[in-house]
Amino acid sequence: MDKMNRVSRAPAERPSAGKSNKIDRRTFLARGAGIAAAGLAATVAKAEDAPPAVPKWMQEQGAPLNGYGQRSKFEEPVKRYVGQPYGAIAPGSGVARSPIQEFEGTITPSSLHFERSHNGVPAIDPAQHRLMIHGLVRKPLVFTMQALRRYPMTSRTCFIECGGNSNPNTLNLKPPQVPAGAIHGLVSCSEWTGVPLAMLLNEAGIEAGADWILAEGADPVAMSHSIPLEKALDDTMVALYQNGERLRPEQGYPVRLLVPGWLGNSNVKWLRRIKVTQGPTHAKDETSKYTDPTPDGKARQFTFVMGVKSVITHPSSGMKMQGAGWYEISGIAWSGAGKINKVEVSVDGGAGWRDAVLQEPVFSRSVTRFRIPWEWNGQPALLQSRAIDEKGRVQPTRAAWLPQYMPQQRYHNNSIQTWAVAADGSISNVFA
Ligand SMILES: Nc1nc2c(c(=O)[nH]1)N[C@H]1C(S)=C(S)[C@@H](COP(=O)(O)O)O[C@H]1N2
Ligand SMILES: [Mo]
Repeated sequence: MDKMNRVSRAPAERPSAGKSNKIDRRTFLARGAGIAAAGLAATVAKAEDAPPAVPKWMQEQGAPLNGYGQRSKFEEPVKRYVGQPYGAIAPGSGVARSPIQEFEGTITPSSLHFERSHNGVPAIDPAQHRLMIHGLVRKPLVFTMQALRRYPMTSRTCFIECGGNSNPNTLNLKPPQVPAGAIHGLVSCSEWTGVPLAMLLNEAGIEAGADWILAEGADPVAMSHSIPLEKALDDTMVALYQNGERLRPEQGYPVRLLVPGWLGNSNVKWLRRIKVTQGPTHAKDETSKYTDPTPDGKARQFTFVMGVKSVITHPSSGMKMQGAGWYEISGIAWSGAGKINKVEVSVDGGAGWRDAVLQEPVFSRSVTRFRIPWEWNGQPALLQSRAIDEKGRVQPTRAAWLPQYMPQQRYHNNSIQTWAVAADGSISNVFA
């Protein structure tokens, strides 16, 4: 597990057995300097770490210049986790989860952004694609992609999270022993650029009485979602760019709706139509799915704002600790309601908590990176993180989250994840 090696490769001092599992930033920083100094000394002393002979890649010409970048072939095993519940009948229906445990920082590379598609990625020719705005408007409008790109644009960094994220932890009776991304990888974070939807709606002229919109995609299922007009006029964006380049086909090329912080499904991809309506449309995609059955036999519809949530990405399940000593616990936190205010980390299953350091800048409705040093004493430990957002919402425990819904309810599991570290250094997913 190479992430751990960052810290464990050159341990200056091994803690004596019986020391408590403690996280202490000051001690870590003080010792960190010691580790670095001692680490250097160890490097020259060990033959395997001696300066290498001039390697072969310094003795031959480098690869030629090329028009579009590729990652190192050594990174090729890092891939999305593809799930196709209908197999060959509908290979484009399902999810591809982001390998979040392989990432650092906050931005998801476009090539590894999660994908949730109801029936495949349409092969859209941008020259033929149109966006129509109609319904309760004074002047219906049809935009070519070229016309859309002439409007003033805005950029924002924000996450998209599928309502079904983390449901492997809900639908399985036993905790699945898979990497963090295969459980929690239906969240990704990009810098999105496009035209504020309010600008286009105002140009069309909203009629009195209108209070919702319907957004429809140009995929074979014409995936559609209703959104309250208030949100459509607030920070909703008609996005054309993702991390500086045009959208990936999987993310909705050539144009998608971005509804910051709200249910993934409302971020309609391959956007072709916005109808201004009175009341929601109750499209098939928002009634047959993405409703939340509660224990009283009713169901909640339109759970839009994604909950406050966090997960430790390393150390995490499937990784292996490299012996006792100092490690950095690191992970991601996000909230659909605004900024992350605080992330607390526990190494004893929630008995004690310490504040992690949040990586600046912290953006609203965006992924925030947290980090905290931890001295592992080689004994079993239970790692947890708990996020709190600027609205004061606190990420719930699994025990508090579960009873709000019918058993097997698929959506909005934002409960605290527990990773169990065993004495042999192996790390597993546990329900606690
Ligand atoms: N047209 C269309 N839009 C869509 C979908 C779809 O299948 N078709 N999937 C939705 C769902 S359920 C989610 S979670 C997000 C996923 O966005 P991404 O695939 O770019 O990560 O897109 C939403 N928009
Ligand atoms: Mo979704």
